[in-house]
Amino acid sequence: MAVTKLFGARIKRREDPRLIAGKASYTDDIKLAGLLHAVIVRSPHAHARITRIDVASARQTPGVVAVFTGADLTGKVGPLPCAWLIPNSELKTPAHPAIAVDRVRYVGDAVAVVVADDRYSARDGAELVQVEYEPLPVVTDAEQAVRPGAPLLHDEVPDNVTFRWKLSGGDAGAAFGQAARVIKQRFVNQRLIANPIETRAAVAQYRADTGELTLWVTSQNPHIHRVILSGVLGIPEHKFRVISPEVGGGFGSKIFVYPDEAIAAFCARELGRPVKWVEDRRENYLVTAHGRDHITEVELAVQQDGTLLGLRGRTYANLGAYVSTAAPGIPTILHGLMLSGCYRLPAVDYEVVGVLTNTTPVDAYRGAGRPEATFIVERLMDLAAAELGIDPIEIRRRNFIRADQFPFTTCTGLSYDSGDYEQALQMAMQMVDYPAWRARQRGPTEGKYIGIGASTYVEICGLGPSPVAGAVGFQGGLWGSAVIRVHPTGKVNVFMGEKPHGQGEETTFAQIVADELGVPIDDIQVVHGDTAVTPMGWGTYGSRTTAVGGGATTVAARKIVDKAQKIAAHMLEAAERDIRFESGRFFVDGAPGRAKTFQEVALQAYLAWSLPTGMEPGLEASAFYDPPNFTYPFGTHLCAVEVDAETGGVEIKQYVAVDDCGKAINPLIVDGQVHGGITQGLAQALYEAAVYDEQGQLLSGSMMDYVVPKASQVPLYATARTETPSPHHPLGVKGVGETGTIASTAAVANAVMDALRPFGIRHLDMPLTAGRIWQAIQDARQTKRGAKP
Ligand code: MCN
Repeated sequence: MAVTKLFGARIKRREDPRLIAGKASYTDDIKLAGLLHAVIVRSPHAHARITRIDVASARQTPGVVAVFTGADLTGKVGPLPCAWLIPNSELKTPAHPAIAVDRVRYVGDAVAVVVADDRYSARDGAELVQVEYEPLPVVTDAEQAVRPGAPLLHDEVPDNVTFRWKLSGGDAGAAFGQAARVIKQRFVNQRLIANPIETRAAVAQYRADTGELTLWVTSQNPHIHRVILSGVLGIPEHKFRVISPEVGGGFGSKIFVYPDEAIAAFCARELGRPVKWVEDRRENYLVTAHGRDHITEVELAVQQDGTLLGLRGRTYANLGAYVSTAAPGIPTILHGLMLSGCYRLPAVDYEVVGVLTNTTPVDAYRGAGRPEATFIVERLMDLAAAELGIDPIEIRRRNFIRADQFPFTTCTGLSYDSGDYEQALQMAMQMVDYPAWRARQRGPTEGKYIGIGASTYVEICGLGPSPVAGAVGFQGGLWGSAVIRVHPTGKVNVFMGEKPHGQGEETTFAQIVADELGVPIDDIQVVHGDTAVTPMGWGTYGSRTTAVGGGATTVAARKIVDKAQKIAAHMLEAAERDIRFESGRFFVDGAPGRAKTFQEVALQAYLAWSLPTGMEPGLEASAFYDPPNFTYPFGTHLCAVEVDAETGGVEIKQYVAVDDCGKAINPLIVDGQVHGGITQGLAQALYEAAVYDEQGQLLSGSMMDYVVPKASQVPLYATARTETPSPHHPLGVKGVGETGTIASTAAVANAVMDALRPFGIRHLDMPLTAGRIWQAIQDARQTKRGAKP
C-alpha cells in the first residue's frame, strides 16, 4: 500500500473552521457564577506624583462592589519581576508595582481598580475615582533621557540607564584603521504596537477553602505566567492553574506578565468571587507592551571592493517606564548578536544602552531585536554599495558566508547551524528578473521612480538551548516538552508544553505524530494551554515552538514506537530486532503477513494480558527536548517599488520572498506565516509608528491614528523556499514564524531609498510615508536649486 507522508503536505489548518465560524472560545467568553468585572483606572499623566486618591464616590456607584488602590495591594501583590537579567551589564530593574502607589510613570499606569457586578457599573465607578496629581517633567526620547539634567523616572536609576551592554569580537580598531571607506549612518527603528485581533484579558477564580487560584489569561506561555504570578501573588504553584484558551494573536505582546493579570487575581482572592478584566482597544494601545524603539549610530568599515572589515556603534533602546518581562534581552542578545547578518564580518565593537522613559514599556514584538539588526546591516550594505559603486546584490554576494563554511562562528560569538545564502539569492533573482527592473529604472521616469531593494537575512530562532539561555541571563529554561498518550483504541492525544496562538501547530504537530506513529491524522488531537493538563513549557515566541516543541513531540513519538515495537515482537513471538514498522504496521522482517497494527498493539498495551516480562502497561511517553543549538533560518527578499515624486506615494510593484526554514512540515502554513510576517514588516517600513508628544501623550493611540495597513495597501507576495535542514534537529526543521517580519522591513526601505537616489537622498527614517517622502523630495530639489550658481 502506498504511504502518504503528511510531513511536507499542504493541508489546511484544522483550527481554522472554529476560528472562522466564530466557534472558538476566548478568555472573554468565560462565564462563571457570580462573576464580577474589573475596570482599571489609569493615569492620564506621563509622569506625576499621586498626592491624593479619593474612592468614596466610586464605592457608592450602584453595582460597584469594591475599589482598590496601590496601598491596598501593598504586601499582598509583589512587584512584577524582569525575567531576562543580561549579564555583565549592571542591569537595574526598578520596582514595578501592579498599581502605582505614589508616582505614575507613563500614561496608562494603573492607579486604582473598580470591581462591579457588570462592566458598565465598573466603568461608571472608575470615572468617579478622584486622583490628584502633581505633574513632573517628562522625557519620552531615549537619547534625551540619558542627557544630564533629564527628568529621572526612578530613584534607583540615577541616569535613566538600566543597563550598558558591550559586545566585542575580532579587532574592530584594526579593521577601521585599514578601511578604504567608513560608512556612517544614524538609524531610527521606530516604536511599534502589536495590534493582535484579540486584546488582552484575564479571568481569576479563587477558592478560599483550598487556596487554589485558576487564571484564564491571554498568554503565549501559561507556565511562565504561572511561575511568575505564583511569586507575585504568593500562591504556591501546585495550587495555581493557568489556562490560556483560544488566543487571538499576540505577536509577542502576550508573552509578558502584566499588572492587570495580577490585579484581577488579587481582586478575586480579596472578594471571594471570580473577577474578569478585559482590555479595551484604547488600553491595548496604551499599556500592552510596545516593540522596537531604537536609535542607532553605526559605522561600517569596508575595503574598496566591498569586503566587510568591521562594524561599530551604539544603540539606545527605549525600554519605557519599567523594565518589562523580557525587555533587556531583546536589544542585546537578539539584536546585538545578530549584527553580523549573513556575512563574514571579522570584527564588531558595539554598545547597547537600555533607557527608561515616560512611555509604555517596550518588549518583544514579532522578530524582536532581529528586524532591528537586519535593518541596520541591510541598510548599511546598500549604503556601502552606493558609495563604492557596486551593485547591491553583488556586494552581498562578495561577503556571504559560503555554504561550505557551516557551522560558522560569527564575530559576535554565535554558531550558525547551516545555510546556503547564495542559493536563496539566486532563486529570488530568477523570480524578479532583476536586470529588467534595473533597465526600467534607467528608462524615462515621467515622475515615477523605480527602486529595487534586497534583504538577505539570517535570523536566530528556535530558542534554546537552555545552558545558553542561562549564560545570557534568561531566567528560565528553553527546552520543549510533549506528552503523547495513546489510548486503548489507538487514538492519540498530544499534549504540548508550548502555546500556539495562531500559528497552526494543532495541524503541524498532528502531521508529525501521524507520520511517526502511522495513524490517521484524524485520530490525533493536539492539546495545549492548560497548566493542569499539559507538561511544563516555556512558551511560543522566538519561532521556537516547532524547533523545540516539535523536537520533543518527535522524541516522544519515537519512544512510543520503541515500546510498541517490543510489545509487537512479544505478540508475534519474534525477536524485537526482526520487527519492522511501516505505515502503522509492525511485521516480521521477510514475512509481511505476520503483522500487528499499531491499534492492536495499543490495545494490548492497555489490556496487559501478555506483555514482555517486566514491562509496565500503557502506551504513553513524555519528552523534554533541549536542542543543542538555535536554528538559523535565512533567505532573500526582493522588492520593487515605484515612488510618485509628485505625491511621495509608494507602490510595491513586486515582492518576492525566498525563505529557508529547513524542512517545511506544512508549506501552506509556512506561506501563511511568511505572508503575515512580511505584512507586519512592510507596515513598519511604510506605515506604522507609535508617536508620543512631548508630554508623553500617545498621539497614535487608536486605529484611527496608528496605520495598520489594509488589504489594499499590501501587494501579492510571491514566495518560494530553498531547503537546508538544520543538522541538529530530529526533523531538520528551523523556525519560520518571524522570517517575514525580519526580512521585509529592510527590503522595502532599501527599495524606496533606491528609488530616491536620483534626488540625492541617502536615507530617510521610517515610516516612509508619502508625506515624509514628498517633503524630502521638495527639500532635495530646494537644495539643488540653492546650490546652482
Ligand atoms: N512550520 C512548518 N515548518 C517549519 C517551521 C514551521 O510547517 N519548518 C509551521 C509550524 O509548525 C507552525 C508555524 O509554521 O505551524 C510557525 O512555527 P514556528 O516557526 O515554530 O513559530 P512559533 O509557532 O514558535 O510561533 C512564534 C512566531 C512568533 S515569535 C510570532 S511573534 C508570531 C508568529 O509566530 N506571532 C503570531 N506567527 C504568528 N501568527 C499568528 N497568526 N499570530 C501571531 O500572534
